[in-house]
Amino acid sequence: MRILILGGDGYLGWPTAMSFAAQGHDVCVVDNYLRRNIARETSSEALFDNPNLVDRAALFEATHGKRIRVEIADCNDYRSLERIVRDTGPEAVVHYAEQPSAPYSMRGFDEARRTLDNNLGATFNTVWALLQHAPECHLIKLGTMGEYGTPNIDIEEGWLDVEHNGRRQKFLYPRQAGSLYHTTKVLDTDLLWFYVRTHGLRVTDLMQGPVYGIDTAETRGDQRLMPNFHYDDIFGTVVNRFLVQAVAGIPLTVYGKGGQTRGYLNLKDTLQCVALAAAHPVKRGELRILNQFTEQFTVNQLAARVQAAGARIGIDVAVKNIENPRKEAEDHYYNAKHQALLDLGLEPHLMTEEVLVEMMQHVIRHKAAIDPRKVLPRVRWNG
Ligand code: USQ
Repeated sequence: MRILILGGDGYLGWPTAMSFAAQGHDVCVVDNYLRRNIARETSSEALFDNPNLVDRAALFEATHGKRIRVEIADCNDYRSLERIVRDTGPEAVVHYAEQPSAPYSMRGFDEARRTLDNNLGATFNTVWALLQHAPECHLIKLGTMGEYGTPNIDIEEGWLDVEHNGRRQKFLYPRQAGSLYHTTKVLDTDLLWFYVRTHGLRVTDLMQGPVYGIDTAETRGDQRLMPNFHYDDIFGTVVNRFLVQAVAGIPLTVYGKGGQTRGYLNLKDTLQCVALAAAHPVKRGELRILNQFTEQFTVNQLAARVQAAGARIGIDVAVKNIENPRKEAEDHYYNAKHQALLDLGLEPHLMTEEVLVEMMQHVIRHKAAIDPRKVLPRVRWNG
């Protein structure tokens, strides 16, 4: 398959590109290094350096014998994106080209504006480039479980049957996101649903939970092929952060009461899910929404797991409940369906103690590079 990956330099984009290329697909990645630039601007650099996209692709070709085409371009520049879509004629586009940090989006006006413009602009341009140059292409878009928020009823996979005054209709499941970043994903979904209904676009929107992990089948332990691993408060997701904190001897930063429940998944399962979506495209005029996670935990449960994994290798891990910088429910009902990807064949890699220990051992090799100033939250939701 000819696959175009937008945001191909990211934590998910680069491993996805390697995975598809290793399976023999014809892969082109597009990125403008927005995340690398924001990381520099906010002193939120990853734990270890990652070669730039051109060098990563050259290294991957040298080690795996497969070519990944690289385009350094901004998906918000329609003419560039249009040219790339025309040149590559993709059968699937995987769209990760968004500013992915909730804290960054809540930092102030400039960051909020940049998040809104970048995320909506990239989605809008992608839709138009496909409508004009590859109308049969299947768009696989990365959404987020955070679109749903934490409602007091079960979370369905994208849609809800509503009965009102004796009549019924299926609607997009109600969404109420907890950050501007998450809200841009809600708006993306609405935009996509509009173009699916009116122009017959083919879309799979993946509602993904927080991801953890550092290694995939294609990295083969070669750090230069590993994804950017963040532990800072801006780009680091909670599990990755907790593992670094454990290694650095910093008490795990549980925000507030720690009863916040989310659906988590291993990076290896992100790759599986995207591959399954690509292998099972939807029809024209269909928006498929899949909830992409494998296990639900509270933050307190995650902290306890990291503590247990630390104990296994002789690290005494402390936990500290600190004031929550975010505005979110800390003690709530959460029951999200996640059956559709299992039905397509997903075989989950669960968060076992071995998995956490292995990640911690990798982090230990970089212990000297951990900068404690990046760990505590620097952004508050209410300014
Ligand atoms: N949390 C802590 N302590 C920390 C960091 C986080 O208690 O040190 C809590 C947060 O308050 C939140 C939960 O852990 O309740 C998850 O936080 P996170 O930073 O791992 O995840 P989030 O900000 O929601 O964003 C991440 C990715 C984002 C993706 C999202 C999926 O950065 O791109 O969309 O996970 S989801 O959370 O399902 O919306």
